[in-house]
Amino acid sequence: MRATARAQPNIALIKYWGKRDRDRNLPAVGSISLTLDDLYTTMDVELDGALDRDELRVNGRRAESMLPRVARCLDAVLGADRLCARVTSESNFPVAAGLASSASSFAALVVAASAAGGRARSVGELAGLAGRASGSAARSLYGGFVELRNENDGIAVSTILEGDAWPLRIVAAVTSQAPKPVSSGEAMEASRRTSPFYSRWVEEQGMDLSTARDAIAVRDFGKLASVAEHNCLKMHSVMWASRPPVVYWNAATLACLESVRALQAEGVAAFFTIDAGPQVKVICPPGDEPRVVDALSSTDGVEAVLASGIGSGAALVNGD
Ligand code: 2P0
Repeated sequence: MRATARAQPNIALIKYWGKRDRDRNLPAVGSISLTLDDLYTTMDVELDGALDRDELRVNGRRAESMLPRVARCLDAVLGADRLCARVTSESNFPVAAGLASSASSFAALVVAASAAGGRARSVGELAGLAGRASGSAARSLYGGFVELRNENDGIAVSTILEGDAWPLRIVAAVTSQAPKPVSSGEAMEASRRTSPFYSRWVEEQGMDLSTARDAIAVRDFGKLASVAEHNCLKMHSVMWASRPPVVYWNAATLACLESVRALQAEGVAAFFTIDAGPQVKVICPPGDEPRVVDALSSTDGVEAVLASGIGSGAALVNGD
């Protein structure tokens, strides 16, 4: 009745932005991501007949505001007639800092909850359940380079290249640890309803996915860099043109972009991507990592720099 699972966040190279079904939280577009390895969330779920309500602790503190979303996910995994649960989550990186903590949290939660409830489920089924809680979480069930496709009435997620086949590094520059002003779910909805660029974003996604898939298959760094930066800036352009506008960047975000451009001009292999927050993630081969870390660390406004390799999908740590 108790199990612990661990999952890593993932960083999208071709982004998920927009939903085709809000009730079932199905994405409007496919996406491609890298699962990280050095950052992770450990989730412990204990089903206990003595409890009369669910309990959630995140990094040692009660987290009432996140409880309804966690409870809905537990209902989806175990059925609404389940026992109440004591859920404990620990992340070794700042949560709510734009480092995809909801992806690692819900990926670990579905794995731990299924095991605690004695349910045997395929990784595909677990990805579907994680995706209902948080679209990007479906990708953290898989390791390496991961593609999420829209398929029929749901999603299909798979590893398209193992991480050790192309061991790139991910360097994240944290520019603010303040909670985001608008949740990504709300911002996606504002984009869908009001951005003049939204329909074009959805239309072009297949082309970007195909370019990225081809680049990954032959490990063409320049081609992947070009399409990933384009896809990221296009997603932010959709948000900037929404009414009211959604701008997650700060001055340091833009300063990091300039640092990456300066590195590229010096011949360093590196490209940036930015999610629903002000942090900048830079992807590079291992040999270029020291230059990237130095450049980001000395960029004005950068509070911390975290580096990670590519890791594996969510897994059970133990269970009974
Ligand atoms: C991504 N993001 O592909 C994109 C890029 C943010 C920008 O997936 O509403 O927290 O829970 O399904 O998964 C963040 O969105 O959204 C996200 P919900 P989620 O990584």
